[in-house]
Amino acid sequence: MRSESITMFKSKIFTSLILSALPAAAFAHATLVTPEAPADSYYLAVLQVPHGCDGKATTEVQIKLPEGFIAAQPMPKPGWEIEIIKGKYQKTYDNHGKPVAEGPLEIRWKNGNLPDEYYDTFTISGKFADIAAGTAVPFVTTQICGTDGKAVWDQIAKQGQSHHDLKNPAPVVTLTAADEHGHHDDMAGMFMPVTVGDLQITSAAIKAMTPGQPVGGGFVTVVNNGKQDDRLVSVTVAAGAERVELHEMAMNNDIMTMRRLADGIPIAAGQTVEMKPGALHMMIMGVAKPFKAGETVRATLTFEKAGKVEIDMPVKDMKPGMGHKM
Ligand SMILES: [Cu+2]
Repeated sequence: MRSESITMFKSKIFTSLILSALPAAAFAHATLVTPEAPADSYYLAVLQVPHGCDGKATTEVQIKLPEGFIAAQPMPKPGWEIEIIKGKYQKTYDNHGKPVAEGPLEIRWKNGNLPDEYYDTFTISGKFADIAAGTAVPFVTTQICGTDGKAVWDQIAKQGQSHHDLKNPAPVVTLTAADEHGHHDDMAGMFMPVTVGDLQITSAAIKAMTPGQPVGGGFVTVVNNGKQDDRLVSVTVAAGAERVELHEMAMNNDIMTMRRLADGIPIAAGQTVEMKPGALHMMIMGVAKPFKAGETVRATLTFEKAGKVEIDMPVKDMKPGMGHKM
C-alpha cells in the first residue's frame, strides 16, 4: 500500500517537474505554479497568467481566496495597484494560538497592462488552516482586459473528472499530508530516473525485510529508448549481501514457480521491463543485516550493451504476500 502511494506521489512530482520545465507559453490556462502543498502550512500562491483575453491585454487580475487560506498578503507589483477586500471568514481559525475570524477574502491587482504576448505572475502568501489533506483547493481567478474582455477561471473538476476536461478550470493546489511531503527524510524514499546509454531506469525499490530473513527482493523498471536490444546481465549490491540473482516467478499448471534467469533479463529495443513482486525480481542472497524501510542500498547494474550503472535503491515496505517466500 505504502509503496503504491509513494509511486503515485512520485509521479506527481515528476509531472510537476516536467510542467515547470516547459516554457510558460505552453500553458493555456491560468494556473498555480506550485500545484501541491502540505496541509496546515504556509503557501506562496503564485498565479501564472499565460495570455490576455482573445488578444487583448490584461488590465486587472482578481483572485478569490479559498476559505481556510488565512492571513493572506499580496505581493506588490510595479505598474499595478492593489485592492484587498476583507471580510469575515466562515469560521474562526487558530493562527499561532490566536483566534482569527476575518481577513482578506479577495485580492485585486488593478490598472496594470499585461500584453497578450507576455505572461506574468501574481503572488499571495498565506496559510492553510483546517483543510484536509487530499483536498484540491481552488483559487478562483478573474482576468479582465479593459472594458470589453474577461476570462473567469472558476470551473472545478467533479469526482472522477480531470481538470484537463474543463474549459476554464480554476487554478488549484492539492494539499498533501504533512508527513508525505514536508520532511526531508521522506525524500529518501524517492528514486530519480537514471540514464545509461539508451536505457533509463525509471524506478527502483528494495523490499523492507523482517529480522531473521536472509534473502531480500529488489525491483527496477528499465526503459529501452534505443534501437537495439539490451539485457540486464547482473547486479551487485555495495555491502551486506553475498550475491544477487535475477529471478522470474510465473504460474505453471496452477503452481507458482520461481526460476533463476542465468542469461539475465532481456530488454528489447523500445520496450519497458518492469520488475515487481510476483514477477521478475532481483533476489538478494545472504543479507547480513535486514534492509529497513527508509534506507538506501547502492547497487550496480550491468547491461550487455549500455554497460554498468550505479543506482541508489530506496528500501520500502511492500505489501506482504505478493513476493515469493523470502
Ligand atoms: Cu526469487
